Amino acid sequence: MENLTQKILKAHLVDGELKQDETISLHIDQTLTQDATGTMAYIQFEAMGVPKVKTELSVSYVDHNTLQNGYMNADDHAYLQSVASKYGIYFSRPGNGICHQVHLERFAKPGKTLIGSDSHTPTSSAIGCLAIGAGGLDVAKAMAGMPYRLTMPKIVEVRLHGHLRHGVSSKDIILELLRRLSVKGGVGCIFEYTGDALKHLSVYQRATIANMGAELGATTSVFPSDEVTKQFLSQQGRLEDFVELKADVNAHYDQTIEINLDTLVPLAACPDSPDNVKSVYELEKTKIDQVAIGSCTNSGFEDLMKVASILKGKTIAPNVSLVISPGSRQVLMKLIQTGALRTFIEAGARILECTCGPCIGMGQSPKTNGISLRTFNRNFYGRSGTLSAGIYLVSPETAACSAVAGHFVDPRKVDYEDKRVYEPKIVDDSMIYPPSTEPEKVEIIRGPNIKPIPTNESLPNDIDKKVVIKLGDNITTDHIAPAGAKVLPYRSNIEKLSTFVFENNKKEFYKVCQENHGGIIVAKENYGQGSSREHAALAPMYLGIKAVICCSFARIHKANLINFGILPLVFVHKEDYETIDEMDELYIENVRSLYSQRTLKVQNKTKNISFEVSCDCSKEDLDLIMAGGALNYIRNLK
Ligand code: MIC
Ligand code: SF4
Repeated sequence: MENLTQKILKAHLVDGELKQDETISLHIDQTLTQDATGTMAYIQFEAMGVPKVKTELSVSYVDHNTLQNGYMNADDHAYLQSVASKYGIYFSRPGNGICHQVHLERFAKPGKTLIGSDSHTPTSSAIGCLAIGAGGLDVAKAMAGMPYRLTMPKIVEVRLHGHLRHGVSSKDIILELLRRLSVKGGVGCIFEYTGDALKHLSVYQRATIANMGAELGATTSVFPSDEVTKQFLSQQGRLEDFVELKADVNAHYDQTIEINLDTLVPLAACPDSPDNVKSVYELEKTKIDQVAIGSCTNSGFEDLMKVASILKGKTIAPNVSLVISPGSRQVLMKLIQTGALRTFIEAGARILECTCGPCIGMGQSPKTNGISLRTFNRNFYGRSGTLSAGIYLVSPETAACSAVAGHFVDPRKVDYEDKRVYEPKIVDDSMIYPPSTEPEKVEIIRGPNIKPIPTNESLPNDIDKKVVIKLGDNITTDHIAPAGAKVLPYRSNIEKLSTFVFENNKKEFYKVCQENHGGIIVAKENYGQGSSREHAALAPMYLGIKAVICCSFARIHKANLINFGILPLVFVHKEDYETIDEMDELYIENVRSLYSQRTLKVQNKTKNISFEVSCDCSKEDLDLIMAGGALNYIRNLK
């Protein structure tokens, strides 16, 4: 009796056993990249010397860095377009849509494996594709035909019963899970959705849940491929991609969580974490300043039609700025056809490009102390671009009702049409370019913003470094390598990017690293949660960070640390965290002994005490770390 996750994993297993915590290798059918992580991924792919991608399908999207303030982002776009054309990769132009929305609409297939250099790649799991977020280097390796290695997760069934009531949406389902499990509750897990409620949940609604599974720290989420999926694929003119996929009756799961949709209420994730969840009802009457609707979480046709039905014939409150970014050109064209776009404009909305936009701090930062309601997936400190702002994550229904009133409104109390509406059939791939048929003639365009990847030395056997920063729980990759309009253009320029590392935690952190010839980072639980950006490992590597010692790691970030030759260590006794202060000097002897033992002794030379750390890494991982990262390792093999 197999569950669906096991079936898809089994069909792609290259190495290992499907037993929890074992290392497994999977064959990867599809890859996706976006521009903010893609440039680095393709520079690494080029270094591998493979003439053409070996996947069934690889797509390069431009959706993050589209604010072209200076030549830098445009340089990256030109590079990405030329690389795609040369190496057999489809290229989705800026403005064509957010990678996850477009991939779901146009490319994802039930039963296939997909890895993407973006943590929200699991969005495509809404149609029964096993989609996983990874670092750029892992995606580059998959494009070069190498299998993807991961630790076999625990498979958790989420059984959904009942019906969503008026005013309650699938965003509230995933916020409820975040409320129950927290941002680290899904680490090491795949969430497989089952239950009688699924037949009432459209692919768009499933996609919102699959998307924000990333906020639980989950490896991915899995939905069956059923009648609902079939309808969606038919709407996309892709009926031939449909296959029915479901778990066996009485399939076994490692754990089961039940949610009765009848009892759910509209929820909001309060500042500064997606698991800081309260009911919208509790927040009612709190005055707001901004509403932003869009992002890969809630920018599909159905979401925006609900917004249109709430805004119809109304105008937004004078104290509110409303911005809407549709998820793709297809969605935008459908909004034009149904008249919804006109409704938005009449209501006073400001229409943005079909890109990530404010979700990644690319403009639309709120005012000082501003309260912003967003249909997005992350409200990490500083991500909006305004440190003093309060960012709340809500459903499109809550966002739209509140935009009209000027304060939080529980959408259950508002009368609007929430039946599924007619969806025009519009399929348009004209802004997705297939690769060149004459790749040898394609020149790679490298503008001055595309810098080579910095190299690293092999890891010294004895590490003697200072603790250059001591941090708390749930440090995100947005803390480590901030995003936003000011910093993102330097994603292909690591020297410059490194000057922003931890800038919201410790001013001029990079100088501390320079003065001390690198160092060690100390943190608590779930270090590196959030985005897949490998820059959060690469920039610290550039600054000479040799090890991170914490209570636990987030999955993708740990893999990125390994890929860039930084030793990921975990306190054996968590209370030892308390004994360390910033600038203490730590001595770790003979790190290569990790090939034969799991633990190491760390001497705190400043305090004259010692403590134990463990390293949960396979031999292959250790090979990469000791070589100073995967690129060195690959180079040494040649
Ligand atoms: C994000 O939502 O944080 C991003 C920006 O999409 C990242 C990728 C990146 O940092 O470029 C992600 O989710 O992986
Ligand atoms: Fe883009 Fe935001 Fe989605 Fe990341 S979470 S892919 S920045 S829309």
